Amino acid sequence: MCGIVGAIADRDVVPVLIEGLKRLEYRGYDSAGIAVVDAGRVRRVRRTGRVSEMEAAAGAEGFSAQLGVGHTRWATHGGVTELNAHPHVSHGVALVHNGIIENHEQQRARLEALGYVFESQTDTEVIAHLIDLHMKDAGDLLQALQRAVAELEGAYALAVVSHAEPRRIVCARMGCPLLIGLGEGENFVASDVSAIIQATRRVIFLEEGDTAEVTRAGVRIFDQRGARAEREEHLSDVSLASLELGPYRHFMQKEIHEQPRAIGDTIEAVMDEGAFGAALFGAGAEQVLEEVESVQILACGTSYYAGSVARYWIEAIAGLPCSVEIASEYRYRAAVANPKQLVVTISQSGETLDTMEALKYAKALGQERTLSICNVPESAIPRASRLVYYTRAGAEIGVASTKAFTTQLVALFTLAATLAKLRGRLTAAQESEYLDALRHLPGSVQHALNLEPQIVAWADRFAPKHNALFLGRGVHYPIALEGALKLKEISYIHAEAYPAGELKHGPLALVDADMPVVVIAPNDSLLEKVKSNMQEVRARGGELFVFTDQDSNFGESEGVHVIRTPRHVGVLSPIVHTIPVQLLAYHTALARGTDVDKPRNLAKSVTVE
Ligand code: HGA
Repeated sequence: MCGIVGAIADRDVVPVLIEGLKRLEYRGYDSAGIAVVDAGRVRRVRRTGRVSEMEAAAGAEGFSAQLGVGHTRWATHGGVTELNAHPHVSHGVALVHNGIIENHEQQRARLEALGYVFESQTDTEVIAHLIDLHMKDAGDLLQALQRAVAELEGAYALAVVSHAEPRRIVCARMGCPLLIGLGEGENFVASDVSAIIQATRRVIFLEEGDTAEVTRAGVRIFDQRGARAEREEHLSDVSLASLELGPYRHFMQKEIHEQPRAIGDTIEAVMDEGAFGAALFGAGAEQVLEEVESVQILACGTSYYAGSVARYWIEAIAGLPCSVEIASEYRYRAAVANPKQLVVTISQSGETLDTMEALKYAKALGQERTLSICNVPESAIPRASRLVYYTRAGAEIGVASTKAFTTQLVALFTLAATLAKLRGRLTAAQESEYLDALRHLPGSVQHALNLEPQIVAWADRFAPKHNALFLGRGVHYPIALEGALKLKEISYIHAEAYPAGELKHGPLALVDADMPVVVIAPNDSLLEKVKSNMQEVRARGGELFVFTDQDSNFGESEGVHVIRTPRHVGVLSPIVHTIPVQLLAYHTALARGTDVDKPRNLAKSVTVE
């Protein structure tokens, strides 16, 4: 969260900063600001709200310069106000920050005692003053930054400019992502490559503890001990088109409709191989996977629900005990380690802080068998893992995850089948059945997408509601959880999900004519049980909205509305049943007029605690 961009060039960098911030807006959209060094002075413009508001103000004030930094904020410390917006400035030092400074209170007290006056409530402002303080003895911006970060506890990605040094940006990274973009006679820093892709594809990822100096001529990087460091250059394959909206109204809508393609790309390696196998998970995977005794999945939010589906698959198909835990909980409890346990982390961005910290904790407990399921190549979590399976969803910009979720499910299913095969539990007939199911999956997902007009009609009935209940059983229970999460995230309707069998143990008390009850009811072995649970709802006057398969044996009746997905697709059914709940959330949000791609209070990649 929070997006950082910086540029140094012999052209006006203000349009570069603004375009970069627009692309980073998914990381935070509470406020935006830029600071430029122009004719030996720092000029700054900040606005609460969207980048476009700040852009208008910068235009009106005639901002133009060859050096500057910019920021889009997701507030952690201090309200959403202009004074709390970044960049923060101290005596001509201007900086932007992503992260949280944990010892900011001690540093603030110390700096106030030295006469520094604070204008904001942020943790970030202490860094600006600390650098200014160290400028007095170091006399050099890079050294001042290095001394300042040595006194910080917490996480940061920082980009800093100073009126005293108009020919460089200095930056630092610890716990939050930061990369350097290499252009022709111009260079950049950014939280992610989308911010600078219009200028260059050549990037260097900074490592934990690195500091760097970026000038027009080049880059010098230093490791945590202050020694010169060489970091590999990469050529990004992010396409500009994947970052554009195209004919769609929202990125979420685009990303929902991209799922057949995203799933097809994600299974390509399996299809090319024509078999499940350890090699799909990277070099040395056989050794890591073959003696695995159990699986521990760690993730947050939607990724946690993907892990919850995988638990059913891994236990049923591979016969391995599997537990799934919210990363932010796991990292703070005394967990029992087992070196033969496979630790699977799931993160769309690969930079989710809680998931990263949970992974570090698992490793510190001696769990070296680690696998990351991730959508962003070269991001922090895959780099910290022994094995990786990259989902190939393409850039996901809508804050509410859609195609990342379904492609994570595909990757996790591939893992379950592979573990089964390595353990001698997958017959040749089953393997070809599963491969066939995967091959047909993009088509089944497309069929589910074709239900959109029917779902739009339901959404109009959901829009005036304040609450909704989602029910599912077995492997479809996590899909009910995901449906409820999508609805609350983007439409702000309070939604809860329950395993349908749990209804009578409490939540049935909530059911009345005003409470829509969404049921995921595929034509599987639990259908008859789910039908009984639906009767329990109807008997109390609840209105049911049921997603079932083409071939299931029940239909509409009074108070029971039914939409049929294609014929039951077997083991991959949770993936197909995800589509209608995504569409329901999207169209309900549209009907309520919320900001679908940027729901209030949220941001896309959660890089803070
Ligand atoms: N702590 C800083 C930066 C916030 C951030 O990185 N959010 O993801 C602030 O509150 O401004």
